[in-house]
Amino acid sequence: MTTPALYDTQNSPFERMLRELPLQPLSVFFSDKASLEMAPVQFSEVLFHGDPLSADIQATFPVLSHQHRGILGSRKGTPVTGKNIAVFFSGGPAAGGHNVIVGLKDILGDHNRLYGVKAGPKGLLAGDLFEITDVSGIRNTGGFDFLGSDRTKITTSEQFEKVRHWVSHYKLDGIVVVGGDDSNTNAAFLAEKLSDLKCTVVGVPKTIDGDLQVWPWVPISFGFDTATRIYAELVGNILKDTPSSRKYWHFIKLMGRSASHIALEVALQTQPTMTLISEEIAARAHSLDIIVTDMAKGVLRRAMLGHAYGVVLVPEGVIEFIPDVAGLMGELNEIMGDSEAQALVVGARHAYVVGHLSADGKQAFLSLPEVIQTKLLMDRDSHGNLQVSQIPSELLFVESIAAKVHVIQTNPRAFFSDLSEKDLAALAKFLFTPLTHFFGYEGRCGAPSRFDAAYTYNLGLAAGSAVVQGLTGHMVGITDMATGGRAVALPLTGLIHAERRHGKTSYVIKKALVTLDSPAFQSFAAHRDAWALGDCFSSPGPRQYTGPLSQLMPLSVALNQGYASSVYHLGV
Ligand code: FBP
Repeated sequence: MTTPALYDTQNSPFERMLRELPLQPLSVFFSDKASLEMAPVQFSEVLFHGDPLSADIQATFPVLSHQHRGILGSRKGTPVTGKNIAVFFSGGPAAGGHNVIVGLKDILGDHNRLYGVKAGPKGLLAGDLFEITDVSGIRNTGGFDFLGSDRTKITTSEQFEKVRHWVSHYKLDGIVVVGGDDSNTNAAFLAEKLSDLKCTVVGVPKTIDGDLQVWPWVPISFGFDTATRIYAELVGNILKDTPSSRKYWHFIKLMGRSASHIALEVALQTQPTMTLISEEIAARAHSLDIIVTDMAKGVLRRAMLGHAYGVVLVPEGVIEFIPDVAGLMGELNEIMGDSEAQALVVGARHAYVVGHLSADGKQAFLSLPEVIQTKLLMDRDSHGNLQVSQIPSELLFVESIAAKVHVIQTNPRAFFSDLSEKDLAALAKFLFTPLTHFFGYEGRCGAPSRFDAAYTYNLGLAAGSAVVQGLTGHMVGITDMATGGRAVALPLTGLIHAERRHGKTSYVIKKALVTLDSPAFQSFAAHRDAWALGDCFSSPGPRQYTGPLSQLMPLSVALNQGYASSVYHLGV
């Protein structure tokens, strides 16, 4: 490594060090290992035959629906020349996106043209493309700032016509879509609509939320590792502060729109006092009151032990999983989906919505804190998703727990048996002092961890190989992450199902939620009682770029994949 200059107007010493870190391709991408020459692999070895597609999916994707085989990239391909390939980012940023582009550029080489699409799908509709010639400046860097991103859903025939126009204009042979579940849904529709133009479309699994997984072929989406390491570092720091100052209960909302993978991973890494897992709340059908009573009792049990402090992790999307709120959300989505509601300014929606809710829905809505009511009336994104990052669900718990703590303190024997005089005295003098945090945006664009850097580079190599081979409507992945890695391609139609969005049925990729029988959840469930009472806090510290700790993958991935350790091994 070169010695860092004292000051550089462009880059920090850290960023310059990152660019020099090596990126290792899986061995299959070398056409000649001695000269380190690379060439696209051929996806030809059938891994599995997927289930037959339902009639409605077949009707939605008449061209793609014959594809139901997962394929392994195992055969060395021959170099390809003269292809024009475009790449765009879609949805929220995730660390490692730039390395996907580096991988694409490396595998396409100088004899093919790589175009970057500016500002995501919106840029594709506007034909805002430029040729990517030099990727040295973005190697191993975080963010999506090289191209930008957005969340436009490509769905109307006018939009498809625009894309077809630019495909012909730029003579595109292929498009690589780097995105999450909704963006890969876009990729499937694009693949279908561009098939007659012989323009292939390949997806790359991105999202910090970790909810784009296909076991065991796509163990995780990229960006999850970096984001959870950043959040775990921050949570770990708070877990050092709270037993030091001994007076605060920290409620930390962690990003992750629907699934609780992020909260689960951060809990496994840090061992906090309490962690809510949305999928468990939904499965146990616990009402908000039951959850809040349990949590308030947990707070007070610690008070009796002399611990007036603790840390609670709250998944961003929890509100949609609480059964009594979930019914309300369903009603709200239907009401907000109608054009009359959408035409109203946000301030006028409250009365309209209250007037259209059922009696139960109305009661549930009006019992929520006002700030949450207002946020529930915001526009959904173009994919019909509620923007849960804007909803302060941690406040819902803080307010409800504060009220419940008060109720229990006034009549403790109604909630606890066998209270001693000492316990009663501790309960009487306990003052619940909550603080709230939201760790979200600060985790999406950090420099990629070594794991994400290696993973995304190889995803780029795989996507470039698939797209020039002529595979279309597939998402690439890397499997066997502990033993060198293998590149796979999965048909997108096999991941799509029908779902109610924004008041209507949509065909979208099914989110991979936390499952309660998964080894990661089971491991959390086996330890959480001990974590609730004893201070078992663990502080993982900042992510590492050299040394043995730089070789770790997410714990939940290692557990769920059944790896013997959480050390990853990708590339040669
Ligand atoms: P993707 O699924 O597009 O990767 O986005 C995930 C996410 O980071 C969620 O965790 C969060 O709810 C959302 O994006 C926030 O979106 P926005 O950037 O539009 O505020």
